[in-house]
Amino acid sequence: MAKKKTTKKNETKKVTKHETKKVTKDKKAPRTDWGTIATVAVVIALIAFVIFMSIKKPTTPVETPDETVTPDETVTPDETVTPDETVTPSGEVVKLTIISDTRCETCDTSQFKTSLEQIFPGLDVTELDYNTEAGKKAYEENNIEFLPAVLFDKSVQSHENFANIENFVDDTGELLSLRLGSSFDPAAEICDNGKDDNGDGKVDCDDDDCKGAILACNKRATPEVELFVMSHCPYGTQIEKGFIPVVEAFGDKFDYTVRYVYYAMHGETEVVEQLNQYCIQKEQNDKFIPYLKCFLEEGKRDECIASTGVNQAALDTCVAAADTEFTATALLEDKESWLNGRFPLFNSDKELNEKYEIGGSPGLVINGIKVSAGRSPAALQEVICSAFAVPPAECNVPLDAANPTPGFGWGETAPTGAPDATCG
Ligand SMILES: [Ca+2]
Ligand SMILES: [Ca+2]
Repeated sequence: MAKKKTTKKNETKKVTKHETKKVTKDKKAPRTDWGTIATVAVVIALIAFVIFMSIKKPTTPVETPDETVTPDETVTPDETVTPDETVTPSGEVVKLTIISDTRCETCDTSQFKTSLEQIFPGLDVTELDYNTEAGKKAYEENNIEFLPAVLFDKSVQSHENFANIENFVDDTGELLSLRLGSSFDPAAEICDNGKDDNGDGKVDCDDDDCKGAILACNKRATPEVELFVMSHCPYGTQIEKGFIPVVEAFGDKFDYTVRYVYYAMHGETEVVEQLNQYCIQKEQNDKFIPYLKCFLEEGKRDECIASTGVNQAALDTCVAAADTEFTATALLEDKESWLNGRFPLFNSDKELNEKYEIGGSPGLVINGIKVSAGRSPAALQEVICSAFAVPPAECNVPLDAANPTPGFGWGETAPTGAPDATCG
């Protein structure tokens, strides 16, 4: 059985409009009695939650947060199922075993349990923890790899509501396992708990499971920061405005590259600007931060090229070559190739977007590890300082803790802790 090499936390993903459509398509046509309607409502909630748990990577970018729904919005709590469905026709109570792990912070199964108890009233639930003898035995006997696991006794197949879940279960031999998209491997090393979790004598970062898994186990003498943005994304410009003061404070203490998300949500001007920035960064690197600072004020490309002394002729030559190399204009003009028919692709960093599963703007990668961070100078300083083998003195110099405003302009700061939105 292949072991998962990381124990990173599951990422909470929203259910997109696209996926909501799938839910709608999958649901059973309701009859007119209220019991059935209630059951269908619960099933919709369950299916939405299964999909919610299963999503590894968004396949459909959405522009605004209001295009997403949470699974809770599909539940109608006032509608209850009649209690005469507690047993199968042969009189058996449906049995369910849930195996989870108290060490896993993202393995809460209470919502599942509630949904399933509504579909199968009177459900006989046994909850086991992997860290107990019974839990580990059940985990091994049923060839489970990732937790949490939700396992039905096969008697559920004769229950009249089995049709509601039969497309979402796998046969493990003895039992039926609900397909959840779980990702916590209880047999792997947890990288930040100070314990030897898998019994190989190596704790946390000393364990091979943790190499490449979390930033704390991948510190470097000179960290490498890769910041993925779309040049006109309000949240991309926001993080750039937070990042530049850190670059200015640290000088060459860490390496950095501004990279571009594999699709452009802001039209031709963005494609042109990203070729422009790519070339300034690549060939006239000492002008890059001054140019970017100027550009982030009002997005005025030509004025900023002139005011920061970028060599226009050299830039033109580079942009033409980069356009050919990345087929940027060709992709812009070929609407058939656009992502979801809406956004031109932009290929300057295609492989790295795929490697790090960059889904939108901004995305932050440090020492080859995708990380989450705030967008203020202080927040970015903190996460970058955690990537140094030996943090330099600059880590002790306080930087601005206020978030820059989203969009263009170096003016007033946004409230700390404010938008966590992305473009994409
Ligand atoms: Ca270990
Ligand atoms: Ca550990």
